[in-house]
Amino acid sequence: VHPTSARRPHAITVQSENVSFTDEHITSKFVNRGSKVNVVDGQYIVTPVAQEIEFQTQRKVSKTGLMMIGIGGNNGSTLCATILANRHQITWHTKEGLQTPNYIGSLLRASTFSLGADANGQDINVPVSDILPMVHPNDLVLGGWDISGVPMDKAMSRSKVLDYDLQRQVAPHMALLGKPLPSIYYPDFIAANQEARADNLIPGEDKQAHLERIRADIRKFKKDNELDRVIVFWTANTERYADIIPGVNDTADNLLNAIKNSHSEVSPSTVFAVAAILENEPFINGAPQNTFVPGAIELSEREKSFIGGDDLKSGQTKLKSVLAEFLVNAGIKPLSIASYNHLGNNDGQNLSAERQFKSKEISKSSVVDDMVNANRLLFKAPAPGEKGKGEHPDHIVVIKYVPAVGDSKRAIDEYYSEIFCGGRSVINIFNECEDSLLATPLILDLSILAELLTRVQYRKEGEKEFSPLYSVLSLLSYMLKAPLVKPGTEVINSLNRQRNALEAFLKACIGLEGSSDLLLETRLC
Ligand code: NAI
Ligand code: DG6
Repeated sequence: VHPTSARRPHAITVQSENVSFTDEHITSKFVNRGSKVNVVDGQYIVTPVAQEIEFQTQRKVSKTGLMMIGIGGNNGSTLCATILANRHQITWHTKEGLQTPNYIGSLLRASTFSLGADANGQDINVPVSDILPMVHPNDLVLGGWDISGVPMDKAMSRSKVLDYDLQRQVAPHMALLGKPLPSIYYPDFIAANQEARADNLIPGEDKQAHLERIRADIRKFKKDNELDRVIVFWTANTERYADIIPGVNDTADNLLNAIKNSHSEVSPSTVFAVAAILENEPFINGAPQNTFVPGAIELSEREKSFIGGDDLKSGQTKLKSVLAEFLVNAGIKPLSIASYNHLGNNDGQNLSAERQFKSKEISKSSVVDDMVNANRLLFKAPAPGEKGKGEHPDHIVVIKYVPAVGDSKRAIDEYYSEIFCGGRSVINIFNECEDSLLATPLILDLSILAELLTRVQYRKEGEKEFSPLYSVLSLLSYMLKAPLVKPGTEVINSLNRQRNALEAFLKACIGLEGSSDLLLETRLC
């Protein structure tokens, strides 16, 4: 544990017969309440339901490594440099004055949940990272792969994200990270404009050999650093979508066979995901492509290995998931949402190719679907037998590559809506900000939560043994544009609902209810 992350032990004790704290575990009883609804002849028959569930959280935090695929890119190098700056308490000069390192932008380390009210009725808010024992970002052991062999100090300066005075001071620490591990490169999956970067490759075209090499890299990293857990994180270039082909990637066994036969439709990101799944280490996809083909999801279920994705939800889409919900929940009808952005970093260059843009377009576009579907007063449902989503706002997404602006993305969104009795409302948003400084705290939150969720088990009423959570970690949705969920279950895009779910879950693990804004004590005599 680095001195900068040493802190008081878990400071919350819940006094309730529903929760017990031992040195090893926090065990809580939680009643999961909901309602079952039957629609019979236009009548809603609603039955409240409740199920008792016990959660058990291992208190000892795992010694955790974070292996990023694409570590030499803007996100990867910025994350390493900012962790090192925090760890070594490096301060730097900007034109505004002296800057200290921090974790602003991290839900876990820079936002709070209310625990309840004190004797005066005042809310007591605590950092989210205090609710349960979690890895401190300063303690993450960093490593990973990149098809570019530029050493990490040079990768940081190539990214042009951080102030020079910080780069200058953190460079010797970055240099100690050395060169990224060689990676696998199948040129058909990322843009042709990335080819010049690809000088650090695992040789050959045998995908089974590639899989085994990545698995060996994970095992070696774990052993060399005496780790309990390794989070494998895709923050490499956006790939094109892989075709879903029956017999190739539709089932776990077919996918494993397709890798054995070096089938051309298996992408690098899927090879990495399969490697992590087979090593029983969590894999998170921070980019939009369909890494998790059905066979990969089935494999994660079978191996009880955790996966999460897809695509970091950093700025424009995060705001969209709030604004669209605000409009629809206010009874206002968005008619069109037009989103444009331009940026000039390497991600932007890769996305200037049609097939890679397509992957991003898909993940950026799905974000309003559930809000629209939830309000059939405003948006007509598909007629019986009609295909498609029913009435929906026009929604376009445009991304342009403008090298001059580098990592500083400029995003413009127009929300054009119908209001009362034929009126119209136009909301225009303009946002400018360093893309990678929004994205990197999300990589931390996702990795730290994934580690925590490997330590939480549950058992339902009548069950003897505790079981791990379901392998697809949909609780990570807040940080992801196109959340991966259990097949057959609903995707929740609403940012508020995603945050509430996380809050309710973390609190359930210490025997507390999620926040209710009912505040009856303020409303009754
Ligand atoms: P970047 O282009 O700066 O970095 C990507 C890195 O991946 C490069 O260093 C490249 O050499 C490497 N790479 C490509 N294929 C590889 C492979 N097969 N194995 C190992 N390394 C490989 O991009 P940036 O800005 O760091 O973004 C990374 C990913 O995160 C992109 O897919 C992007 O779309 C996604 N993303 C980024 C956000 C942001 O705000 N920066 C937000 C949401 C998603
Ligand atoms: C341009 O859209 C590049 C992308 O990689 C985005 O910057 C990234 O996906 C973040 O998107 P958003 O919509 O969450 O700001």
